[in-house]
Amino acid sequence: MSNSLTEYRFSFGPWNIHEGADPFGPPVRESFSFDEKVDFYRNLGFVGIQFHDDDVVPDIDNKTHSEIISQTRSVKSQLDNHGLVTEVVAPRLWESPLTIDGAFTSNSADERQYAIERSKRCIDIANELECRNFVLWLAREGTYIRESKSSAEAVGQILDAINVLLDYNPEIRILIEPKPNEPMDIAYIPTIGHAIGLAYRSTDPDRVGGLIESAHAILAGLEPSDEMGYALHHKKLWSVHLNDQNGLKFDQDKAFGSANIRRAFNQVRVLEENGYGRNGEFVGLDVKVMRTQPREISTKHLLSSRKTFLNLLEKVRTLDKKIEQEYIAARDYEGLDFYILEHLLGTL
Ligand code: XUL
Ligand code: MN
Repeated sequence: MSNSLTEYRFSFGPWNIHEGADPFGPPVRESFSFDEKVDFYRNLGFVGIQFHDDDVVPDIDNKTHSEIISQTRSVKSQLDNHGLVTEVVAPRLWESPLTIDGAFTSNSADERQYAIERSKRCIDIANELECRNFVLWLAREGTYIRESKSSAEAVGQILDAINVLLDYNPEIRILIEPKPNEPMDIAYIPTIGHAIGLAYRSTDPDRVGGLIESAHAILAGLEPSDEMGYALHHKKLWSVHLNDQNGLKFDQDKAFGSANIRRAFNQVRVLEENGYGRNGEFVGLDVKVMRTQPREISTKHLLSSRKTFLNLLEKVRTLDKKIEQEYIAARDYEGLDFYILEHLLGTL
């Protein structure tokens, strides 16, 4: 690894600027159009855009292949004009009435086929956007009650789908984004360990890796920086969705570092110390602005999450390694603990 400092590039998805609806209440802010959202990126300090397939091609299920391609080309030239790069494209496999029982693991063969076809259309979109990263959040692959499916068979169905998609496009890389629950009671591929296990069983393990979202790891009761370390060891951390989460509840997608700044520090630390970003990986965010936020200032969570990453990066880079090593050598972890706190608080 060269000694030059990594220049991180940041991304977010258009759904991160939203109208404030939650499961208990309707939207509270007027939408911004797609064009308006695209205009925000550079001013907020972002060059990467994360997409769902239907962010690029609305109403995708009712479009022909040539309509999908021509709509994608027009979005591509819009992105080019703004100097934006597509980081990832993900098929939205959880909204259709055809995926209520799961996508690749539905108990209906026709519905499983729909999920494969929809994923292929998504790969076509990624291809047109010159993006190799196809993200799979396996949203509805799981159960509400254990007895409705066979978990062993479900793993095979997901693996078969991955292999079909690898075969469909020899350039595409599949990034599994694990999440342990929500919308399902319990999901089949709940952690990055499960995802990487599947990657090695696929027909092309070098093209299957992962995307770790902080909140998803926390919801699994795990430490996000260690989950990232696990994937980094396998050279399979190809994207992250940084955010925060206050305990085990619904997926909050809070601004990065806003619930636990030290946990955020350790995520930045593991990324920085293991060369994340040096092969073009983006620092992706997946953050929701509060329902209380006025529309005209409803992008502050993006600005603050990016700034918090950079502030913590400074803390990682200015941590005195010699002092750290002395505490470790003396096995004085109490001393190390307080040194980190004072460093973070700027009270040294
Ligand atoms: C859901 C989630 C998704 C994925 C992309 O919790 O994080 O938005 O990031 O499909
Ligand atoms: Mn996410």
